[in-house]
Amino acid sequence: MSTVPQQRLLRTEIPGPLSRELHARKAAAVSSGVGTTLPVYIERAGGGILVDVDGNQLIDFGSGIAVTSVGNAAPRVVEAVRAQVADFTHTCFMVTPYEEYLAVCEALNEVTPGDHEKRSALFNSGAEAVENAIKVARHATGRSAVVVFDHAYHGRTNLTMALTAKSMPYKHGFGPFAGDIYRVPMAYAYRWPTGADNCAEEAFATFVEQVHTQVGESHVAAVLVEPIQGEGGFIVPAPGFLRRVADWCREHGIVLIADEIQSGFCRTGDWFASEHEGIVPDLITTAKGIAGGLPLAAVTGRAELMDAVHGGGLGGTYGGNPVACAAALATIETMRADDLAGAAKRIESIMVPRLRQLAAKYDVIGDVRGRGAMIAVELVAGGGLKEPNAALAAALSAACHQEGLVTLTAGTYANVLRFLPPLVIGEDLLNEGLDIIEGVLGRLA
Ligand code: PLZ
Repeated sequence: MSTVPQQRLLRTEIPGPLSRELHARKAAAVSSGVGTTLPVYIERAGGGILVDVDGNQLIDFGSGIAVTSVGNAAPRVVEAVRAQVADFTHTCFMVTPYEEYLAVCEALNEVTPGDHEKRSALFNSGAEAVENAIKVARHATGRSAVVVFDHAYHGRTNLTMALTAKSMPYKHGFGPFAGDIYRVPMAYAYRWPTGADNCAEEAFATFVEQVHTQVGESHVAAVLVEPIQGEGGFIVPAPGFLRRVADWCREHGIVLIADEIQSGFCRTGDWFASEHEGIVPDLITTAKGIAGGLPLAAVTGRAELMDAVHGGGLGGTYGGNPVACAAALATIETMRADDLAGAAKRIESIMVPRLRQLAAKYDVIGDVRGRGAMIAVELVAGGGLKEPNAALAAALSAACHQEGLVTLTAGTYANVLRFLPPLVIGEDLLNEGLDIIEGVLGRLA
């Protein structure tokens, strides 16, 4: 267990004086292009609590954007990192390799969906993993087109900006973007024009037609999809949609890439969100929850695809850094030993009924959705109108922050309040966080 007291405690206003001082230094030293959701400066964290420099203890419903699923400074991760950092910190796997990298790849090949022969490669960030998955798919198929979805988020590098849907803030003014990328509608049940019941079938028909007429199946290297869309607003594709897309990809020799960077590693109650839909992607990208907070990312997939690339075609100086690998091995061990997939399911079973009760009471909650510990509410104008209510999402999130609950927003229309607690959060803190949400809704809705 974490040594950080598992209690919310407000000693000052939020942010407090010491945080405000640091934030003034930020303005003078850090590019203003790098934003901050909540400018409390953190000193210590563990379990479900973040401790700031003013001594405030905040409940964490963000996990650093779905990263510290095993908890911050998780005991096994700390031990493993300490031991590794004392042994050696870097050699570059491409120069003189080490066993930790192999062990992470073996673990990834084991825990990802499908029992086919797999290979993995390690990188530093989610965006880099996505870029490499596209490289592999293009190289292996000899094709170049990539199909992506509305509301998709895949990163901030040049190729991944092109793959990402939303302009502001991710793409605005940063073009020109990489080419041969085609966007199709997502099966977004809540906003499907003819209703949720028709969504999977109609979205799939539109997908098939648009790819056929606008791209041509034989040009498509890959279809890239988040099994639950993250930054786009925790959009769960209508049941059956992903299955149809997966079957269609197989029929046309197209590589299906599941971007599980946010949804993976027990977050949704399974090792990977793909499993819930019964799909076996050809390639999977992972990052975030993989290493308990250390920077690590991976591409895992069919051996014949991953091995199609010429020797030396994939890599990078730091990819699979030994300290990050040690953290990943300890993270995976923790997820297994402590059944964190089960913990995610328990979090869902507490959060969703309470949020549905609130939705029944306040018509500004248009939708409650997500899976496991990846749960969100979509805020709308109310009175039966689905008009996105970004102002309310921002106000609710800010009010939660004032009360010592770290929440995040999301969504193409910025009207989604999302919850990503560490999977190790205690039930008391989880319920206290929900009490805060209930309270601020009562005041602001
Ligand atoms: N794919 C599905 O969620 C990262 C982005 C935060 P990196 N999401 C958080 C921000 O505003 O930059 C993400 C993701 C999915 C890819 C990525 C990119 O991962 O590690 O941030 O590069």
